Amino acid sequence: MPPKRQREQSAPAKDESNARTGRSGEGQRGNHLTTAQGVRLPDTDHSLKAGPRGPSLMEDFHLREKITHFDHERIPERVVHARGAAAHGTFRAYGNAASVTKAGFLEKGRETPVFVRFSTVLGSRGSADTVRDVRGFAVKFYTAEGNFDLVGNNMPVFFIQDGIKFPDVIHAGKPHPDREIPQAQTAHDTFWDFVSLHTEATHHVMWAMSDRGIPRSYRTMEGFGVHTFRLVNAEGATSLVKFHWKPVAGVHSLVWEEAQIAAGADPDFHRRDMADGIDAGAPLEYELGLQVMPDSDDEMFEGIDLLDPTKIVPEELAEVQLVGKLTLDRNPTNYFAETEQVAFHTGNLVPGIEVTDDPLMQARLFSYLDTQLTRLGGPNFTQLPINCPHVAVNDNLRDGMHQTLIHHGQAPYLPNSVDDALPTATTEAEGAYVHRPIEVGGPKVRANPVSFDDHFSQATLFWKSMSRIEKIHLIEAFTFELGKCFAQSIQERVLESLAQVDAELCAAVAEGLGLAAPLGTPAEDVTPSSALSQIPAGPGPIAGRIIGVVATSGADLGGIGKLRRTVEAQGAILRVLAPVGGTVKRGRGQQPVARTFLTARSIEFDAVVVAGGTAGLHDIKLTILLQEMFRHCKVIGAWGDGRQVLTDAGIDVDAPGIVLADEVAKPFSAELVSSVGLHRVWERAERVMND
Ligand code: HDE
Repeated sequence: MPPKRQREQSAPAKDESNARTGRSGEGQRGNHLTTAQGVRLPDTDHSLKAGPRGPSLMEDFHLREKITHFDHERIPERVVHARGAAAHGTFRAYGNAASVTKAGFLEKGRETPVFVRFSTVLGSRGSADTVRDVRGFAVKFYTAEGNFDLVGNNMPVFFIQDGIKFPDVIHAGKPHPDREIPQAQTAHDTFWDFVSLHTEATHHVMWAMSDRGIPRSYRTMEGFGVHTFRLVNAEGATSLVKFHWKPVAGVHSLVWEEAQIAAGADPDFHRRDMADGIDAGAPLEYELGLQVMPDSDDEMFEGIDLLDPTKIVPEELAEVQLVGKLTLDRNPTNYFAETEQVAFHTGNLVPGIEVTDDPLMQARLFSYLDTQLTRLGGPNFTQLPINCPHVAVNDNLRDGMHQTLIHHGQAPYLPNSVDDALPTATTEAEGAYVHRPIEVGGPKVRANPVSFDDHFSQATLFWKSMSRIEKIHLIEAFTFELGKCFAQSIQERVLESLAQVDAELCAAVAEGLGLAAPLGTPAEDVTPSSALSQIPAGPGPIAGRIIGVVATSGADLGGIGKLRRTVEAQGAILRVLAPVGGTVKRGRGQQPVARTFLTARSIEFDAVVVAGGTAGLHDIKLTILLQEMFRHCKVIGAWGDGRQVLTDAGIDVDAPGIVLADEVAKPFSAELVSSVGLHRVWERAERVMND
């Protein structure tokens, strides 16, 4: 099958959600250019003037309308999570969650449409995808009981315990207010000032400095609801639950140098990867998991305060039970209408799912609706097609900016005796959302419970759960970020925190900064959790991964064809890389060129293989690409005399992760596929570091 051509834009598709607005909602109707009032136009390139050289006339309604509308094309970007990309899909429930929740979308076999937006937190809308940051993982389920939003991140904890500090942590992380630099990153004084003065951030900082802060793709990210939720089953029994998204493709990351190259070479790296993967027929897939803990008066579990969002529950203590599968298989039709205008809200809940008193969650319940009033220009943004529930809405909310509905009747209040007493309130049995009558009480105080005081033991748990290479990456990330700080007092204060996490970590970072390592008293009775490490135990699926094949005209096209069939059968994408564009040819065969040496960069490939029949091929850009692949511990291969291209580029073909063969046969393809499934050749890491 010929490869699908990678496109910059998806083809226009009719958006089914438009039908739900109550009008046609279509952006374009008819083939004639018109004004917004529907008046047909003869010309849109020349303004109406007094003579060909004369002044423009006020009378030109088309000029004024066109410019005025353009002037107002932008809306405020999100104050956080401004840069994002999204996809449509479906959630299918396995049906095993009924013992904990009555939520209808989790009933066996239910299929629920979803829209998912991934984002970075700190950068502006035009910033780069691959910066070191937390990623948002926001899911809108259009359920048969109304919309449910699971507004999560790719890390299971947060920097602060109380939402009242959110403006502070964000002010600290955003660019400095005087010069508005640096963009989209935490490697600067104010961020480290904040987190060293609010040591509750230490655990989340460990996650952010780990490989989780630079994901390979959205496809290879875990997601977490972070807070503990209270689920309610059909009998009214409650449990305390944490939500997880487990990527079918496994959890993989970039290495730091790749992230930096991508930020310049392809700032759209993650959104392009997602859109291209979907276009190529490789949907993004995740399983929804629940960690279920018993509900209790103190909301503690195994000594962990479930209301503290800086704490995880290790999977060894509460297994993640998989309850359904999310498949993202449709790109948005219009970025602005969908990805930009989608409005998530932690308060969008359905019967069977409730929140807890986690003070971070409580602030969020206020914030999302509030920020959207400004961002989307008033209270009627739920009428936008992307935000519209897929069920009947009858809400008695009226008027306001950008009202697009024509409500009928005279009595938008209840009870009424004018509009036939409609709409009617419903009972819980009829599907109404009824809050559990949980007791609340206590003195009014601005204080945390004592159980929130432990700021370090889970940071130690995280460190101890990392493999050696992940620990090295953590040390490098801390040393890099702190090395970008100007104030030595801030660097020293962070080292004080790290000393409470682990002496080896603290000493290594201190050495890199040229500072003395302070002593600390890290927790000792910590049991590592293997689920926290992202090094795969065995090869995972390769769907959506990208394999480059270096070829010239005259290369073994039969071999390329065989390899293409093998990898595409597994959902991976094969891209031919050649000195110039067009096609590579041999005899009557040909293969389309996807990237030239000028347009390619190593970052986009999970593996690169040099085809046989290319001996003598030499190009400095190809050499750089292969050397980057080698340094980033990625799989490299060659068949036939393609091997010579590798040695000419200075690649040690005896190093781990170099797959060689005389021709493309089963063992070669199989080794290549399983090596890509392992993501990186970490056995090469020590070697690369010592070079
Ligand atoms: Fe958000 N967050 N957040 N947040 N958040 C927003 O809502 C906020 C927090 C998250 O793709 C804003 O519509 C507060 C945790 C995602 O549209 C805003 C606090 C988690 C997105 C807001 C938090 C998140 C947002 C900005 C502390 C992970 C992007 C624009 C109490 C569990 C959603 C908007 C999208 C967006 C407030 C903390 C996830 C300002 C006050 C913890 C994925 O309302």
